[in-house]
Amino acid sequence: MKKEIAFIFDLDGVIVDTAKYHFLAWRNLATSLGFEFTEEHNELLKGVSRVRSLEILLNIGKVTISEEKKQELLVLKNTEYLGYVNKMTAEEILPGINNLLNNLDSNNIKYALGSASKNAPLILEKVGLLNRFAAIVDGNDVSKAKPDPEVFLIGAQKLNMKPENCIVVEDAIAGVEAANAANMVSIGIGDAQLLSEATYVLKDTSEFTTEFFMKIIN
Ligand code: B16
Ligand code: MG
Repeated sequence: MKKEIAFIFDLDGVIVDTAKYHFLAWRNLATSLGFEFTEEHNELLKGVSRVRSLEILLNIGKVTISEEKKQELLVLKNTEYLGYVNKMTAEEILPGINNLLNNLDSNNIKYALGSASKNAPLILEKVGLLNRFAAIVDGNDVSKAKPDPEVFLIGAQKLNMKPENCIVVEDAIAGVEAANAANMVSIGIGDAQLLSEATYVLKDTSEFTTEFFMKIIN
């Protein structure tokens, strides 16, 4: 009998590219604080929690503020970010993902979301994917950020699967590390050198062809 497997997907950088919206909102925040925030800086925030992202940003600008002000800025940034998210549609689903989800459905393979984003359910709803996932684990459910394996271990638990039978799709180094720490197979999306710890690496999601899918599941 074929081994039962499940998939766990990261959201930003795998299902949709919300990094560009995070960037716009963080950059405006930096501008209001009087320093420049570049796309290169934004790379440092991928897969990182909202609170940690603000700390990194303030560090870049060498700005020190009170705890109260930090909370205020987090709300401000998220409000602007949600303005972009609310305009998202199914057209923003990254190439290859619809095909992959269809392949999973037709092979009766369950899949969950494992994201650091507290906005994950809203984003999935906006792009019409919310009801496709058997389980959702997001930034509201975890106490330890990636590379801690918590988010994926909760995902496996919710799917009622053993970690070693789960395949994680991730674009961030910390996410690949989290998948490995959870004893899961990892598929990195992005630069092969950066994601060298992943079991497989694809340049982008369009390389997730039916042929590659069949290779992975067999
Ligand atoms: P939020 P992922 C992550 O999503 C993003 O990559 C990261 O840039 C963001 O700071 C984090 O979610 C928290 O997002 O502010 O919406 O809670 O890649 O883990 O799906
Ligand atoms: Mg990501």
